[in-house]
Amino acid sequence: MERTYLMVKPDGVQRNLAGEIISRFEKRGFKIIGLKMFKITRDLAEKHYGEHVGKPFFEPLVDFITSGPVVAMVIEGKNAISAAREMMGATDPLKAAPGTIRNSFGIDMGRNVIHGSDSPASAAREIGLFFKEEELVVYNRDLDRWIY
Ligand code: RTP
Ligand code: MG
Repeated sequence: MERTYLMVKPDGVQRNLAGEIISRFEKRGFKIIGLKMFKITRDLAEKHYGEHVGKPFFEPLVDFITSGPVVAMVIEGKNAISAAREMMGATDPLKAAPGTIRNSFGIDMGRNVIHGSDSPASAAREIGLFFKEEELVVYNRDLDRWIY
């Protein structure tokens, strides 16, 4: 089983899409093991998007991600990282496949409603950045045998 870090961005929260987005992962069968709402500090945003330092969109991206509350979660399941990226769709919502989250709810590259870790290394790093170990809940679901 794999874990990944997902986050409804400030635009998604302001547009009341958090529940709908969480619901897609629940319905798919992924197990939520961490969930919280908070405002990202500038320092944390710069660490989170560290790979983009120096790019022209870096400052607007940090401004945007710190502009309002986010809803963050850690989900667990088979191939969670790539499956979640596939459910999200391409970074540019206009290029995202029909039915994906970004295609369903977005138009603009800078307002793409959800973040998801893009590799096992990013997932480990981002889970550690945003969640304390004790905030991750280990539990069994009776329905797991109907998913796997
Ligand atoms: P994210 O990290 O936010 O989940 O998005 P991603 O992996 O699909 O895309 P990434 O390359 O990591 O870019 C992070 C965010 O920066 C904005 N962006 N703008 N050329 C551009 O104008 C540009 N490229 C990226 C997007 O909002 C993207 O989500
Ligand atoms: Mg990224």
